[in-house]
Amino acid sequence: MLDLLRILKDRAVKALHSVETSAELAQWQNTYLGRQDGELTKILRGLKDVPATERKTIGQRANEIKNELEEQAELRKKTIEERELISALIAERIDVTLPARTLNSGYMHPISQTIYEICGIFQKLGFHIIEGPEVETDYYNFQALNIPQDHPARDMQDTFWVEPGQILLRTQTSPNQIRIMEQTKPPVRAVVPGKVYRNEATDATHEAMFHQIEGLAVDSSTTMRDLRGALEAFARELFGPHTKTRFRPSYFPFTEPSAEVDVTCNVCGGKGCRVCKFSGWVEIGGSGMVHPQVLRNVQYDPAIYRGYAFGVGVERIAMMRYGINEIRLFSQNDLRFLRQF
Ligand code: 2NM
Repeated sequence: MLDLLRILKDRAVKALHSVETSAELAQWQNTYLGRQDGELTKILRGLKDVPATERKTIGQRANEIKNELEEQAELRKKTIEERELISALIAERIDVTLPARTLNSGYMHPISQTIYEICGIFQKLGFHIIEGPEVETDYYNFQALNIPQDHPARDMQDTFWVEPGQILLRTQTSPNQIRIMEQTKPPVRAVVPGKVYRNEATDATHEAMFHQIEGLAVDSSTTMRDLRGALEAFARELFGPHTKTRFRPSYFPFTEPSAEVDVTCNVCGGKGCRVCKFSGWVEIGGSGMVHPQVLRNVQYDPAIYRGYAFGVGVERIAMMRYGINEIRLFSQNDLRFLRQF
């Protein structure tokens, strides 16, 4: 029986050496030291058949072996746990020196950037910023602005009609200036940025949808000099202090007199280049003194009040500032283009 114990011990120790994981160790413990049918328990069951004189010695030896095996198992357990901890640490290792993942935060479209910048300048000049609907009535888009029934701008060519003759996509943002004047007494100073629509053929400098910022100032002593002063201040602020402004006589049904507004080309500094068609000047918009009929339409007395108004094209300004020669790039959503701004 002592031999059996010795053989068992040798087998158990040998087996323990090839135990590599916690699961295998539990299995080993079950096989050799398990209370129910562990190998040692099995041998000790035969103890009742052993003569009483030998029983004590064998019992002691069995206990010693049990303790030794348990001790060795404990050592093995420590080794395994250490190894398992290390491999877990390696597997879950985080390289804190790696550069952080880039955040894909959005940013403003170049047209929006330009609108914000232009509106910011007019805000500093004392203008309110207001917005309004893109779908308008014939009254606000045309009639109130003194655009008569037979004016060419009313031609189906130029206007996207929703309900022919009644509802349309606004061709300018001025309907909202009519609304402010209807709703408030002078002095009034406001700019209206937004999308406008023209039913026209598309090319490198024209699109059916584009952006405008229109401005309006009405007071009892507003003059055309105020208009020039405001637009010159605006142009210098936007394009730099050396920028010059030029007014050319023009015609709009809603202003009298009317003028086109040019600024010195800020691509070539006025020397002449492709952007300014070698003239040194770039047209940024139109302007004029609000027509007396428009004032009457909003119940302002033209004998007391006068006002100036202007409209600038946002795409045109953005194209000059960023050196872009194709207006359609703004609305094509090509990230290769947009990521440059
Ligand atoms: C322009 C050019 C000239 C304009 C006029 C008005 C209003 F409502 F006061 F009559 N708003 N905007 C105006 C004047 C717009 O855009 C090229």
